[in-house]
Amino acid sequence: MLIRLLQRAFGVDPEARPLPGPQPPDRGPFRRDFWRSPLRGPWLASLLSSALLPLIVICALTGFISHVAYDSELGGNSVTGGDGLLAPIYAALDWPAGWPWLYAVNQGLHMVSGLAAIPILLAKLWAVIPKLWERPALRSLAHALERASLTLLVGASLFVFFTGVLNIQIYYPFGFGFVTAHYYGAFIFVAALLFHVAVKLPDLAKAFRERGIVAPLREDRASTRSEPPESSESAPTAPHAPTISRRAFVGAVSLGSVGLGLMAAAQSIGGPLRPLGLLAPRGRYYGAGANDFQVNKTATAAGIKPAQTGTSWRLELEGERSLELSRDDLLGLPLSTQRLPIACVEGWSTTQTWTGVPLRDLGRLAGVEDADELFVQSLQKAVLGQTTLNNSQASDPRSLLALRVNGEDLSPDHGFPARIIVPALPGVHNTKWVRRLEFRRA
Ligand SMILES: Nc1nc2c(c(=O)[nH]1)N[C@H]1C(S)=C(S)[C@@H](COP(=O)(O)O)O[C@H]1N2
Ligand SMILES: [Mo]
Repeated sequence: MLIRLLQRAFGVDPEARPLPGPQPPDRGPFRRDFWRSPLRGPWLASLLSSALLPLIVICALTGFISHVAYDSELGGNSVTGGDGLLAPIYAALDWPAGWPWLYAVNQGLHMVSGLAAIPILLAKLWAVIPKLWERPALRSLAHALERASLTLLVGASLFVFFTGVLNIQIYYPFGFGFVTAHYYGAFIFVAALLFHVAVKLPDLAKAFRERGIVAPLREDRASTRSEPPESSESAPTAPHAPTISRRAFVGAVSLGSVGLGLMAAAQSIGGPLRPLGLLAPRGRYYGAGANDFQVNKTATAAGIKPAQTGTSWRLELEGERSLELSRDDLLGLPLSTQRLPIACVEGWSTTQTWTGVPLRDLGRLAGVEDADELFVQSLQKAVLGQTTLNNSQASDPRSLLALRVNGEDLSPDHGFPARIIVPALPGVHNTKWVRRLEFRRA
């Protein structure tokens, strides 16, 4: 009996009749002729997918690369808890300090591709929405699997894009950690997407073969025809007259996509283009004079008291031996000046000229030449108040404990008395208000 029911539910029985019991409603959006736009159909879905896929590939790759730089280097500090299953892969990947711009470019690409994908993703969901209401809901095992994978795909894509945008806006209304959720959400998204692409590639090829790749874009509104209803559930059975041509629709979506992408690029490239980053969170504080560049967290917000950073401040060095240095002691050491970017994970970058003591010189003072790991602690008591640098970061001659920026002392908001600045390091690890450096051997 149960087997019969299952067979019928999945449409295995060639003579399947509707299951006994209350029948699904055949009203409103459940009726296929409810969806009347003549634009919907396999060609439009295929075109949008072809534009979406490369953006998502770039966004996913740069996201996972960022995870290596941002999280897996942190050892015990890792937000995602030491990387579990993937630990062996991450252990083999050592984020380099070689190219100072590496993280800025990676995060710039992540934001540009991610934001540019959003209008296309929304258009794609619009183009296939009749499928959400399909009746009967489950027709065969294959159909059930496909629908389950689509639920995962739509849910996970909305989740990663939504949490990503909220993070750029520094708004955390949810009760879970952003990094962990966005990271694991991405695995579900990518897995569901791979399955979807594999299943749908033949449909895409068919739509382009039958209708051409760009041919429908040449039709004006008057010559816009709907695609045949038997070509897909998304094509209308009772289309109304077109109110807009396909090329106007695709044009509007492209405009939104390029516009968002350019705004993200402006934030990442910075300098004179910065004001174009219209959707960057506003109301962020900028310092004055030489310290006039974006502050993510002010000294006040981090709970740093002037008394802690005054003349009584000492840098604690720990290694083969421990010692304490005042700010004047540090300024008396050989100083180095480097032009290096701060590249925030949120996609904005800013390049400044920093002066300070090379970290490897401080390691030598603590009796550790070429440390395997450098553990940094801030005066700030919070997760962001500590970080771990790897060997290539701690030993790069350009890596500094910065004391000055653009020729002036660091402002309290940019980390006075001293901050970390390392080539290609994600912004978040450039710890401000440093209190203690511990040079470690493996
Ligand atoms: N102690 C401490 N250091 C910190 C932070 C922080 O909140 N606390 N924010 C980090 C982040 S997320 C970034 S992007 C950079 C920003 O540096 P800026 O404020 O000097 O531009 O500092 C990093 N260093
Ligand atoms: Mo950041």
